[in-house]
Amino acid sequence: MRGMGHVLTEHSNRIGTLTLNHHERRNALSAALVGDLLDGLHMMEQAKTRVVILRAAPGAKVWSAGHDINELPEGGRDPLGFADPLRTVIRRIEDFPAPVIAMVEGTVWGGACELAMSCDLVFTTPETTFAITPAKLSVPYNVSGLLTFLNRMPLSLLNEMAFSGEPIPATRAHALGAINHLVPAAELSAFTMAFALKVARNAPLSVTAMKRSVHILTAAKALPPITFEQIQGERRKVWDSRDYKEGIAAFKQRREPDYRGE
Ligand code: LCV
Repeated sequence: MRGMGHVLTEHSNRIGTLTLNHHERRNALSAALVGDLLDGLHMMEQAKTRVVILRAAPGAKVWSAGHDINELPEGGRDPLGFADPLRTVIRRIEDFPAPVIAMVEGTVWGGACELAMSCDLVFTTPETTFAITPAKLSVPYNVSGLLTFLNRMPLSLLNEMAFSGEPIPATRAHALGAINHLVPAAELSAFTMAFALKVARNAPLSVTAMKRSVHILTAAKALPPITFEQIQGERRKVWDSRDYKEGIAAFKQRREPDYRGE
């Protein structure tokens, strides 16, 4: 087990494990934690890892609190731009040559929901909850992020989660096909490792080719430039708004936000 600041890495039997390990900030996806994740993934690609398991420390109540709100821009620019740490690590997981399994326990918030659902497989416990939170913070989620969710769950569930911002139980996400397996907490780690061993015994070139082909096919949504600009225009109205600044201020001041639609 190696410590990389906020992420622990382990590697055996061609299986790599990345453990989110920044409890004080509830594994918020800060630039520092994401940097450690990227370092771990780089090391695993060098080691020709055949499966990666992404998890939090055993017994963690919060798998990840999502984007580090303190690192969101104060306003006037895209809070989830291409170079944003969250966007960077999601692309890296999608591009990683081997399958990445999200082993999820506890509560999952905002961008961390996307991080989990950008993984190739999601194994959770029945008690796990997921909350898609942009509406709570007056953040305009970005196009590729919404596509990650749409590739994982039906529109009905995405609308319910995105508009309410409220946590939903993993049992509902599983019933609608967004989760691969619900496993009792005491068995989740062994179940995940047993599955990973099955994959690690298979032909890696075939697995990589299928992962990459499926990702290209699911990402292939023809978006004429004018359509993309139209969406960006809708998003710019949000990140330029008074409400956007209010959302971040309310979080920092630990109070309920007062949104006015302006
Ligand atoms: C920075 C944090 C965070 C945090 N950032 O512990 O998807 S989008 O568009 O919304 C995107 C922009 C996104 O992902 O936004 C983030 C969405 N996440 C959330 O809304 C969750 C915010 N966090 C919470 O609701 C609570 O922290 C939970 C329920 C996760 C855990 O509650 P708990 O009582 O166990 P604290 O709230 O006391 O948090 C411990 C420390 O971590 C900081 C938090 O400010 C606190 O710092 P201090 O000890 O300095 O007060 N923290 C938690 N989440 N996302 N910092």
